[in-house]
Amino acid sequence: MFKKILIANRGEIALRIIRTCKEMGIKTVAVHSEVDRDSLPVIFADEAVCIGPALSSQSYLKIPNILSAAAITGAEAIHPGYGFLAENADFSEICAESGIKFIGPSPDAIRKMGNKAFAKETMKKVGVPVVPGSDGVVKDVDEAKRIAAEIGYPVILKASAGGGGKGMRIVWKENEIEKAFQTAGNEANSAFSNADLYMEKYIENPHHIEIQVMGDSFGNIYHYGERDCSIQRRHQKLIEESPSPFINNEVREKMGQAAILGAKSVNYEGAGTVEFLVDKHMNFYFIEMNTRIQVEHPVTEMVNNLDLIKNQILVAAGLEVANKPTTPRGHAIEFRINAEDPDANFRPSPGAIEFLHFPGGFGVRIDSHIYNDYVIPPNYDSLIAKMIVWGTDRLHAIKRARRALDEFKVEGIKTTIPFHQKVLQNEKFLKGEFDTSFIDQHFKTN
Ligand code: MV4
Repeated sequence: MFKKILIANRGEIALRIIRTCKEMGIKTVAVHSEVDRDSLPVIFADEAVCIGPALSSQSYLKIPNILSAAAITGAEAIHPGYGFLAENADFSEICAESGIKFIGPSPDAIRKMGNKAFAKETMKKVGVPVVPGSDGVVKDVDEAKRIAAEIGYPVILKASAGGGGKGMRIVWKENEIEKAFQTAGNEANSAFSNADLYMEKYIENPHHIEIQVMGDSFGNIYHYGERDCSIQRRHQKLIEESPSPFINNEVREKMGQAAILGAKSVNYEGAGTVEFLVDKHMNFYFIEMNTRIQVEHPVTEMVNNLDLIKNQILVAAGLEVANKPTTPRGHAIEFRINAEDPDANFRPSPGAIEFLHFPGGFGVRIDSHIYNDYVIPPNYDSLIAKMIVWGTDRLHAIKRARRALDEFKVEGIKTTIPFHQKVLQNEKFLKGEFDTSFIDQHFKTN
């Protein structure tokens, strides 16, 4: 087993990884920017190395600085968390070349899944259902028109190097397609230095449901059920839960088997998430695979009673997946507490925490790096805490969430807590009747 792991991240996920390392008897190295000097990961890690100024491109994304920090501290492995370098195939390759174990899948698997058009083709070949659309990249406007006429409008153009909703255009009729093709291509080019687009039939108001998978170097791949992530605003998830209140056991098992099939096609190692869109008839379609641990992984941990970060570390060290799937128990819901003002279009609200009280009690888990007098810097994403509740069933989890949110006090900044309290009174949410249009339909956020 590794003796020392460097965590190439910040905030709650850095702390989350440090906690598991401590429980495994592994020493930790925190790397941090200048503004993160007084952060909890820096305080709780065994060692800390400053890797640059606040700007991510000069610190958390700066590969030479991170590798230097690993070299001087003698770290044998790097956990990238989510975001930053987590899905950077070049970084995982450079780690390997430097004799440092990247805790994640191979550069080849990251590359294959990072190219979304290619990933879709790979999945289709092995029999995973995909949304009808182009075979790979669409070359030009004429081809776009031909394919759209074939599959029927509306269609959606997506950036092949994108993912998570960036650089997408919905096209409702043929006279809009030329402009959409150009603007989407330009957007993709400036965001990802790659103008490649692919096309899909546009599925109206889909459910966003993803499967957690875990693979090891012996070729074992397991799935741990789904997370329903349909409660999102502008591609930012706000609430995730497991099991999904929408699908039934038959569809659940089919999606799980499809996810395993897809992961096997790229010899997947480590934790991964296979994302599906599910239409109103419960037809499911692969859209993309995320080759990292995700923000919402605790939802899966709570219903499966396992530590996904621990399993990531074990398989990276060449051991088998420790926790084979068992029947999930109860219901878990995660609420993302962001430093944002839900009454002002979710505008970021950084600054000093003047008073803080976390909820507690049975079935309440808080993953957070904030503390009294902590100053939230404006430079990074606005996630300040995740509250995960567990209940014997969905209604029990909802009642517990209401109770816990009432105990949750954050003063000095605006947070998404009042938004979550409103969702927990919404009749449709309570019935589990929601899809990705839920927030637009029920909350005036503009
Ligand atoms: C789609 C879709 C409908 N049809 N793909 C992909 C990434 C995820 N964050 C949103 N994605 C979608 N992909 C097909 N074929 C609908 C969404 C989608 C969405 C799209 C545009 C604007 C807002 C959206 C909200 C949720 C889901």
